Amino acid sequence: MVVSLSPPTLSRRRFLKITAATFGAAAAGTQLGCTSDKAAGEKGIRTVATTCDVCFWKCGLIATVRDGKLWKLEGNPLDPLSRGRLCTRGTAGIGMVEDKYRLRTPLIRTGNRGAEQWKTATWDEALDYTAERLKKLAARHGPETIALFKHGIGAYFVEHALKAFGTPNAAAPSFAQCRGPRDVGFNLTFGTNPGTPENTDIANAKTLVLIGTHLGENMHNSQVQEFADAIRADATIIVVDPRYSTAASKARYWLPVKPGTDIALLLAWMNVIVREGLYDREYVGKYGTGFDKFSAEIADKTPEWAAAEVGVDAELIRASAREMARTRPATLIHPGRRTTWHGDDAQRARAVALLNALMGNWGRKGGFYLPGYIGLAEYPGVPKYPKSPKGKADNGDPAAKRWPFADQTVTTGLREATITGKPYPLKAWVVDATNLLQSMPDRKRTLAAIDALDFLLVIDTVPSEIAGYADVVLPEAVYLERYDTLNDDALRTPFIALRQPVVEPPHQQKPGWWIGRELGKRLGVEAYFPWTDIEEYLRTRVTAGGFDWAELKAKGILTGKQPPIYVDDGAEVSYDTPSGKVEFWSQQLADKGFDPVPKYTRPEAGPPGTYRLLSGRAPMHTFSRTIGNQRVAQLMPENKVWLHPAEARKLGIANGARVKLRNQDGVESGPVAVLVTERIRPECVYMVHGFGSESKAWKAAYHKGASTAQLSTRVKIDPLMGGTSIHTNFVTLVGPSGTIPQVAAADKRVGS
Ligand SMILES: Nc1nc2c(c(=O)[nH]1)N[C@H]1C(S)=C(S)[C@@H](COP(=O)(O)OP(=O)(O)OC[C@H]3O[C@@H](n4cnc5c(=O)[nH]c(N)nc54)[C@H](O)[C@@H]3O)O[C@H]1N2
Ligand SMILES: Nc1nc2c(c(=O)[nH]1)N[C@H]1C(S)=C(S)[C@@H](COP(=O)(O)OP(=O)(O)OC[C@H]3O[C@@H](n4cnc5c(=O)[nH]c(N)nc54)[C@H](O)[C@@H]3O)O[C@H]1N2
Ligand code: SF4
Ligand SMILES: [Mo]
Repeated sequence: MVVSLSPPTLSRRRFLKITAATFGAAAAGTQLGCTSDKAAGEKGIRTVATTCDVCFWKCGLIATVRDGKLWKLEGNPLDPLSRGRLCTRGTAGIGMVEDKYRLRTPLIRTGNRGAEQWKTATWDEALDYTAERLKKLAARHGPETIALFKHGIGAYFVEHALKAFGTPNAAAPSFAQCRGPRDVGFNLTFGTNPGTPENTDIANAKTLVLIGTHLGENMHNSQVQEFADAIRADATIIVVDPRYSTAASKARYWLPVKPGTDIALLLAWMNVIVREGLYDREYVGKYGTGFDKFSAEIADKTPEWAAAEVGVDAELIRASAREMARTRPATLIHPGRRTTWHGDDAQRARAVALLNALMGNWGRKGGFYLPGYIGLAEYPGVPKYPKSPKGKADNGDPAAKRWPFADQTVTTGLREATITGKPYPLKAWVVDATNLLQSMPDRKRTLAAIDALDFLLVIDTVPSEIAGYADVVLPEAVYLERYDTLNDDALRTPFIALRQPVVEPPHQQKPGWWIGRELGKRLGVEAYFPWTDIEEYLRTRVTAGGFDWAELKAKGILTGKQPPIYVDDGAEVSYDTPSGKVEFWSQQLADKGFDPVPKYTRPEAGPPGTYRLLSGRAPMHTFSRTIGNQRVAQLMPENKVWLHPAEARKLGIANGARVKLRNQDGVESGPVAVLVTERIRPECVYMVHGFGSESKAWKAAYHKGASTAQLSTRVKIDPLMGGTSIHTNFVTLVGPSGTIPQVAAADKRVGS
């Protein structure tokens, strides 16, 4: 059946009428808890307010069920993250419910790891077996021997069970593979970071600078809507990207930099702004420290110096710098999000933070607002987690951290500990909602670590690639079928949002809160789960926070008192650095032997005739998790490799030709179509990340497109915080006959 992707649009008036009616029904407690049998007999229309989980923005949505079947998903107009509209992925979340290849029952491995051979099991069998294995390993090596890899709030209760059992080792790819360098660069400068969702006041920015932040393809909902607001208000958009991104197409200035040269550009921008006295002197004088030493360091970093490195004209650098200064403090240099590019990422993020500081925009309209936060208390009476005498295993010797500024657990550090046994052996992994074979680079290393494990548990909704290697696979109910813990992220308006079930899981799937508790019981940590059931857990926390549970269930979102969010309106700002100031020159970095002001190093060139591999997002997909979702697969069934026409001519490759990519270490991708386009610099190629699944069981995704993760075998580690930078991989295009088209010998790619 082909289902329409865009549900019939309702007029806003009619929409509100419907939601008002059904909120009433919800408040009376009639809309939930339908069983599959009930669903079969269910007639009419009902709506449930819940939150999206196709990505981590967690937009508020209204789900409509018609005759017992999930019919459509729309934005919740009360919700500041969706502002009443979902993105394509959010609308298509129904595809995750109807995926015919979903995991249905618990599975226990019968073949070799990776062979995807299973026997089905009951929940009791699978959980008893898991707990028995984990307890045995803990008895021998200590509970720290268990490492949890997780992503998103769905894993909250499984993490709770494992921390209660005594392991401090829990990591998400959102740090070392994603926004870690950004957060560390900002922490070092401002003593705080942009957080999630970012406290960027995009809607009010008069100049918005996007450095590889490809809003519009990177589809974080309210950010993209605010981007549209800024464009409508005629803000100056400056985009720095080797690729003509969707955002670049809206820009007044597009600076197509050579990949990896952004620090040179940032230093030159700051040079112009400082030398011409265009920065916010009052702000720097009041809140800054080390400014003189900083300006001395950048004194020779002129646009003329940068132009040759960056590949952008000096006058363009100068003009764009002056434009930023003209509109300050309503000038926002977006901090970016996935900042794991070239190995100097935390320093690049620090340069971005410093440029923002020169604009005096922290806590100012059109810069970074100061968000509000409800901060709901935990459920009462839950014991404190035991403190591990061993400390975490991810960062070398816990007493002398290998990456001194890593303030979250490093996934790839846990992977190293698993292989080396240092600082102590990790013998079991629990993997919840993260497809480690796609999310972490250097797949060979991940497989070596899995080989060294005694036990691997994977909790997923589909037979993902990582599930193929598990000893036990547990099928989780998808987000539209379950409660999760509450979301009270910091935002302009403080809020709490509820995820609650819309429909029942179709087979044996269970929600994460149930899995966590059942595992916890079997591990002997039942005392950490004192609530009677999940509703009672949620209700208790909501009520203790002064909110009305029935109202939250009905509306899906409740907001708190709106605090002032700008300094000019009375919001208080403080800088939690060692000096209490914005650190233009960083003593912390100097003390650890790092550059106190970011320095530029030219990126290493690849082998002759190769292209630097870049990756990013497509608006209708989220990493690898949506590739098999038929509702979005219709829009983009596989990724393509972007190649500049001049290079295509040299290689004799036509638009649409299918090639394989071979990287510098000889790793070859599956076949992928070439998109010949002038929208990319000639020295690099670009692919959307998440494709090229190797899981035979997830038939809808199997071998669709090529995997950027598989080709990312050469990783540069950020020395400040352990981030894994992947734009350090180079590929050649292998033609259909297996030949490698040769690039003309004269084509030199110094600094590419
Ligand atoms: N090469 C390359 N690597 C990257 C990136 C890149 O651009 N290029 N991006 C990086 C970034 S920014 C990030 S944040 C990470 C993302 O890394 P991940 O979050 O690991 O991303 P996915 O590949 O989508 O894997 C998610 C897994 O969770 C499963 N899942 C989905 N919903 C549920 C659920 O409700 N419950 C459970 N239990 N499982 C569920 C999916 O089926 C899938 O197997 O990847 C990083 N890795
Ligand atoms: N639709 C959709 N939206 C998403 C996600 C998703 O999976 N799907 N994931 C979300 C998550 S978790 C994250 S972290 C974000 C990631 O999104 P972003 O933080 O915006 O982006 P990246 O993936 O790091 O960067 C991709 C862009 O950087 C450019 N680029 C590559 N190398 C360089 C360079 O050296 N310099 C410069 N200036 N630019 C460069 C690429 O051409 C591309 O346009 O997206 C979020 N939004
Ligand atoms: S941005 Fe899109 S996919 Fe992400 S939570 Fe919002 S609607 Fe869902
Ligand atoms: Mo991310």
